[in-house]
Amino acid sequence: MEKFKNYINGAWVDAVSGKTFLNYNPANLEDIIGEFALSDKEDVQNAVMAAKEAYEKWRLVPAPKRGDIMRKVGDIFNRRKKELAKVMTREMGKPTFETEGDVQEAIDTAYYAASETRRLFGHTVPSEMNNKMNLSFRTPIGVVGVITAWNFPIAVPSWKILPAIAAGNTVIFKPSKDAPHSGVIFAEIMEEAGVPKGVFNVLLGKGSMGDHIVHHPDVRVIGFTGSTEIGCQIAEVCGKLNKRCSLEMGGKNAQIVMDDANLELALEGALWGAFGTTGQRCTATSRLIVHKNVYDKFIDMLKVRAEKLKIGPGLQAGTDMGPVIHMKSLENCERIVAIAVKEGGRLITGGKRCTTPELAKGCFFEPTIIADVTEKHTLFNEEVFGPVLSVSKADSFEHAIELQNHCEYGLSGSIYTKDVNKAWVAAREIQTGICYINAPTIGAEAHMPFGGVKGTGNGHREGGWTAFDIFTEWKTVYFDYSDTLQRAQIDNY
Ligand code: UN1
Repeated sequence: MEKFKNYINGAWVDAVSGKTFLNYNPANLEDIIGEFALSDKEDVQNAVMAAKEAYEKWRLVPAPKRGDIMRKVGDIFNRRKKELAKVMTREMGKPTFETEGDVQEAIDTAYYAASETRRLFGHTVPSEMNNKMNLSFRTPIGVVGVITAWNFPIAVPSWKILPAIAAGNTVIFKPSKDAPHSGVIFAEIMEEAGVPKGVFNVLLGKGSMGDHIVHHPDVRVIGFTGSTEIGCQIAEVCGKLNKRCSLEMGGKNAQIVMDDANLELALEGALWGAFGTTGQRCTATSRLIVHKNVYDKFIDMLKVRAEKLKIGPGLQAGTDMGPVIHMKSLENCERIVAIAVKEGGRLITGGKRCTTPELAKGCFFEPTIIADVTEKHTLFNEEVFGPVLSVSKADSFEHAIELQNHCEYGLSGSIYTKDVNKAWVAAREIQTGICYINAPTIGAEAHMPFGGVKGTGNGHREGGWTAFDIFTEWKTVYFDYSDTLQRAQIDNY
């Protein structure tokens, strides 16, 4: 069996304890992907020491030089795109056309980070005193801990790692225990691109090891993507230790379909939003809110198309939808469907695990649609992270917006309408960090701010220029060339 090691200080090393864990292909649980280092506190300590030492040199490398390396990172991701996509599909399940898109998002992020290193603009501002100049510029912070989920095993880590390193920080990356092989390849690519030793480190392992990263006093920033439960625990620790954390957590995203919408287009959007990545995106469409005038018709349209989706291993050509990540997740889909039906939801299609001999080897769940769900139902409120879509009826535009906002989370929202006035009102009123007009709730682009409000986030935005706000501090410099003591707020007034 193939063995995979940690990447610390430019070297591939076993966990100090020598312990390992196994990871399985969710499309076929008989397929063991490999044996991975099971890191613990000592490994975290070693990685943090390396990153801390490397920081002292890396922060002084001119930003455009750091950008040159980021450009190489993009080039190598590009070269390895197809091969890497297969590795990702094998370990987390989504079809290869999706994992190729996942890698593309990292390529875009690398090139964006590279160009941003030539325009990390600061401000130059007049002083209130003579012969004095005020300026402000960004500085790196230090060692950054990156903890991510498995559903976008390359793109989401890249959103944090690449801007953090481009800005002059050093990084300890803990990939998800369900996508460690992708984390290993991330390190291979950084190594080949010439990222100096210690600047980027990968620790494989489980949640308890992530906890050591969060608690380590020399890790100054945490970038986290995962559940709201864990995110809030991280925030608590970071609050006590006075470190910065950027959290990207749960979602329960809704697509509104108005009666004047292009229904065919809304249908394509709903299918892609709900069943793309097997519903396992933070941005996935898990609630549909349909205007009463087109409600029955739209449900009929959905049923026909959902039943045509080809479910299978993501490595098999022609597959539309792969497995869920593991058996626990599959059981959770079964649980939520049972609750939804008991509470009065009407099962339109799906609702069961797949039992054909080929699919029974993996964690396959049917694309599931449950109608007549109201805001009082569990399914309307609980994030599933699987292919289970609820449909609710709206009496009016205002009611649709009310239902859209009846949600503890606020990542992504969408509306399909041809009424331009309603579209603008929706863009203003939908309480999410990301809002789509006539497009599904998934599909964020790497150069735009990404993040959510309410239970989804804590005020930070990854992606685009805003990612640099997470990974830099502002330094203000007062440059006095008057040769006299000038007392602010006193001498000039
Ligand atoms: C996620 O699910 O964590 O907008 C990220 C999208 C993708 C990123 C999803 N570009 O759906």
